Amino acid sequence: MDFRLSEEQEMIRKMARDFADNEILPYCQEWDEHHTFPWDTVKKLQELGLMTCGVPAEYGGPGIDHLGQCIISEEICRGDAGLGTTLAASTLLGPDPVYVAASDEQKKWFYGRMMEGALTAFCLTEPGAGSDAGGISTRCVKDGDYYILNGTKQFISNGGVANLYTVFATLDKKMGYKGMCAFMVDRDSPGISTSPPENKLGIRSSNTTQVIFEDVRVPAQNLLGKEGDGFKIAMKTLDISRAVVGAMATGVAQGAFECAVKYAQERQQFGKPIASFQGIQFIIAEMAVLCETARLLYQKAASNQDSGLPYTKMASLAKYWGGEAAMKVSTDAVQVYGGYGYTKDYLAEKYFRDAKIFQIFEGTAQIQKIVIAGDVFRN
Ligand code: COS
Repeated sequence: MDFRLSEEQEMIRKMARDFADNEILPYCQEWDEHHTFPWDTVKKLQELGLMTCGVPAEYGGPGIDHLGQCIISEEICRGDAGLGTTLAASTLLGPDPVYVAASDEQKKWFYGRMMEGALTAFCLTEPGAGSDAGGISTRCVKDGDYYILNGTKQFISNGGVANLYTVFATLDKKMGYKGMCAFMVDRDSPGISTSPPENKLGIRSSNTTQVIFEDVRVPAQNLLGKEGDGFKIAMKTLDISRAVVGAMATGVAQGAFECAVKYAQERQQFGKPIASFQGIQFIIAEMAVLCETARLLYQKAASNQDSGLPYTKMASLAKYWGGEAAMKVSTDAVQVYGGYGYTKDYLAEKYFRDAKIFQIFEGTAQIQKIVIAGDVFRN
């Protein structure tokens, strides 16, 4: 077993890390404060090819493997988890149903649009269906060569900025998960609208809206897989993307850790740097353990994906532990900063607010435990 990254993966990490240091960290507090979606920085990510890092090489993308995609997500979230959410939602989560279930023709269309600069969003959650993903109410009704979509999607990352959506709808709610279908939908289709962005606790530079479908006509050729495949496509998508979310959470933990280490070396109390006190050293050591274990878990989950090994449980382990690590490390980072950590003068409080979402989105911590326990008892 060799835990070293390949030369290419190290190169990708360095590129994303330098980008975070130079283009994100100097500006992210301002984006957070003013709830700004940083279009210029998103464009720079597009120019670097990072906004299409999930597009396979045969469809014109950079063909970066799952582990490489996770590394990019970690490094961008070390800078700003809001921007990291925009990136992951657009290049990974939004197109993952296409990756999982689309025909060659469909992939050409969707990935082709992404390579031309389209942003994407994954539309599963609804006001009445969060953890119970099989309980969605958005309807799809076949009408000749079209399906007509009606319903409202909730908490959609990139909802208001995406050009393309992957959308889940049901033929008949009474059919339960067996009635679910997945579609590729063009944002310019008549009948689509979005709400104003949510005013969130954290990841405030990301755009989170409702997406509302009113008699939206979607060509039948945009159905992914067959009628009724939607739930399994959603689950397979989440299996892939949860490793990425584990990586994103690791980035938040790592960013908070680095801030705390630096501050502990600078801050003097009792005539010496607080880093010389064992009370602080123990906190820092625990943070190091959490960052490293969160990283190992997402790397194993992604490496299983790249090697064709089973990864559902590993992805949930990575997502669960990443969220726990991000929350604990960022809480302790505020503690190391003391009173200053409680102010907006330092990044610690932003990491702390950003961390919380990782215990919630793409399946709460409790949903991950259901998936993990399900796997434990099945095998
Ligand atoms: N891959 C492929 N198939 C899967 C699967 C997976 N990871 N998980 C479940 N399935 C299949 C099951 O095998 C079952 O198929 P069969 O009836 O043919 O055997 C079917 O899907 C239904 O599975 P299950 O009964 O386990 O579904 P539940 O409704 O109980 O849901 C949970 C399971 C709770 C795990 C699921 O709904 C979930 O992940 N919810 C969270 C959703 C979420 O993450 N939301 C965030 C939105 S995205 S930001």
